[in-house]
Amino acid sequence: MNRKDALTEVFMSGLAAQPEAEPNFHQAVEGVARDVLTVEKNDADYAAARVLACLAEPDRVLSFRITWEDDTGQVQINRGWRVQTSNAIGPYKGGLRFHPSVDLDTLKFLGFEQCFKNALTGLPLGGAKGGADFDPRGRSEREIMRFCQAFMGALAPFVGPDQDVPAGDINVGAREIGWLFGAWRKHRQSFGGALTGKGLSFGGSEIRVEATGFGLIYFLSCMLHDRGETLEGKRVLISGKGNVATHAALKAMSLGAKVLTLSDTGGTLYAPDGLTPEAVNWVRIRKARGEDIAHPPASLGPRYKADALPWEIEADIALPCATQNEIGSAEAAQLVSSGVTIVAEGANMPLTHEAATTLQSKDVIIAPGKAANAGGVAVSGLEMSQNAMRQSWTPERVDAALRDIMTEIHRQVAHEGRVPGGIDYRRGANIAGFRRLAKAISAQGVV
Ligand code: NDP
Ligand code: 2IT
Repeated sequence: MNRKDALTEVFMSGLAAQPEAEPNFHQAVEGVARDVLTVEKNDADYAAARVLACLAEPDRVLSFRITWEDDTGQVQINRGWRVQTSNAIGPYKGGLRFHPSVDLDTLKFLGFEQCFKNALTGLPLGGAKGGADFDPRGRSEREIMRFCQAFMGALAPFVGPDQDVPAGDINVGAREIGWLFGAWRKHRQSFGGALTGKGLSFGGSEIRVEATGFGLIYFLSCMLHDRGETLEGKRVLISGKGNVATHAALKAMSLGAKVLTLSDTGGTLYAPDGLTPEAVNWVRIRKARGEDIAHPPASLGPRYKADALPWEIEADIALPCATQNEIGSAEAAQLVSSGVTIVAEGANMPLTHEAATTLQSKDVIIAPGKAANAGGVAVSGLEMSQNAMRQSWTPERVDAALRDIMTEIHRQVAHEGRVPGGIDYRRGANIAGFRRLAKAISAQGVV
């Protein structure tokens, strides 16, 4: 065992969380530990402050019951959480996810990753994540609104512009943020930037809806530029059909790429000659209405392959934009056979450790989510600035700022990740994010 692996093993065995109980959290921490423990050890201040151990034990975990009434008048009970991982470099910041799979393990991993992502943006944003095991599928609008109100009823005391600023994530979009904000305003008797992703008429930012998907493509364009290439004519596979997937698809198309797929839990929407913006907009409308995409109108072109994943189709680039661990060893092997040479993560931690190892052994370049999907939280940071200044910036100004932030993230990550023969973006992102956090944590004393 080399020194790096030995350090990682000792560190992981010291975590309070058990790997069987919190597998996603362990996976996320181990992925970072491998790259940053030697950096920590080589700096006396960072080592003394035990920076990574501090980040791997959240500042606070809020866990609460959410009680609400469904349309038949029955009481429904869910569990909600907010994991406030670290506010060392800014107020706690990160999304809310509503999905039956949500548990403490998932939110601890997402809060941990968020700290590094937010550090990479260069903005003053701490790390957090929250959500509930609530399944909005099949629920009416009024039910989802009541759920959002009950959720915020429990969380409002802990949320505020300088305290903790939630945003959206899976199944939490602009509509839900509106309801959550209304509830926060009422509970706190205050108006301020306590959530991001708000509507434009009450403090939201232009481009926030598009930001994660657009930012992903700006990051990808930097990667290609570094290799003397562009997106023009590239065949792109995208998983997911949500906010991140559809905006990445639209931006990639506008830059000349051929987007061959989108997908959901039921199957893959496939267009051999490339999806059109009309087809993507049809998907967005169906998703917003809670309807499936299994039967696209013939005039739009694509067909839906039930139970199929996008990864078996020949292509150049893959953008997993659905959820964590959606690509395991088998899917990674498919990607290699499909000829994919770049995987850029729109989702958070969409690759298992084994999948990443398989891809890297075949020289597939991986852009980790903490760098490649940071555009969403970056524009959230810009929304907070606009709120604090009581300003609204133009779409052009926000888009240009987003592009600059993604370019700067790429520069830092490529710099830290430079290895003989190329760039290890995963390592670069972990180290660049860690350095900023470590400087702040080690400068602030033992708190
Ligand atoms: P949406 O709710 O808009 O879309 C989620 C998509 O992922 C849907 O297509 C959904 O399929 C699919 N999906 C969700 N859970 C699963 C699952 N367990 N298995 C398979 N597919 C699943 O979410 P977003 O687009 O906002 O989020 C997608 C990913 O991007 C997540 O990993 C999120 O953390 C990450 N992300 C989001 C950001 C944002 O600003 N929104 C910022 C950075 C990262 P179906 O419709 O069938 O459920
Ligand atoms: O994973 C993420 O970065 C998000 N869901 C967005 C977080 C935010 O605060 O905008």
